Amino acid sequence: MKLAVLPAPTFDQHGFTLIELAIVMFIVALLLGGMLLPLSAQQDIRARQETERALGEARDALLGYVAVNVRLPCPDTDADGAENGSAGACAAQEGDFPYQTIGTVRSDGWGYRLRYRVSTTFASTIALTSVGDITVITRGDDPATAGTTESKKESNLIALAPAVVISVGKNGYGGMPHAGGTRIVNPVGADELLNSSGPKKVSRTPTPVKSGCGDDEVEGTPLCEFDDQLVWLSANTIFNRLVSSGKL
Ligand SMILES: [Ca+2]
Ligand SMILES: [Ca+2]
Ligand SMILES: [Ca+2]
Repeated sequence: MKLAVLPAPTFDQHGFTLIELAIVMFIVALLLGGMLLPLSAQQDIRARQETERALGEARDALLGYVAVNVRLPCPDTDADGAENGSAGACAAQEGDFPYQTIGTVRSDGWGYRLRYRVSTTFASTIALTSVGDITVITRGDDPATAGTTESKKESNLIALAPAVVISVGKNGYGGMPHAGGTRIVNPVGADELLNSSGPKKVSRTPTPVKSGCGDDEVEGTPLCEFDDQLVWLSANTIFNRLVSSGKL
């Protein structure tokens, strides 16, 4: 039996030159860079969507609570998830969302507990004459002045609202971490501070970190960093729920 003899390998095939290798590595680096950037952006989008879901769930749970108790719960002021106070006698109008009392979601998509403010009249037994005291504003161009570069004109999204639920957003300012512990301090913007306390709340397009940001209300300085997300209840939604459940 005769064995086939393979032709001897030739050596005129050469590998990559250094220049070719450099080009390939350059392209790979470009591709990786192009993939990694959207990845972190995708994570942010997912967290924002998760936050929207959490806020929607909190809003639905509040409406369910109202239908049973004919009042809204008090905020949680000691980070145990349970409301502090009782009907008509809340320890404070603003605090963390009382997720234990309501039996629902604790945190937003960024891992911070939801915040919550309630109007005193709606934390007492609700009547058709109950009026809330929370205003939610947004900011944008002032149509009365030339140009559209101004961004600080206030307009109301809702006034006299009974309650608002807030996610402190990615920066976490004013927020309590999911597991509890130390609240994150808010070092900058006026709008983020409004969302930490008081009856005036802000819901606007997120603004990235800006150097030289000043007051969010005065033209001439950039808007400060802002990434909060909000949902609110209107009195009519609550009245409708109470009337249809036969409680009003
Ligand atoms: Ca509590
Ligand atoms: Ca204008
Ligand atoms: Ca924030």
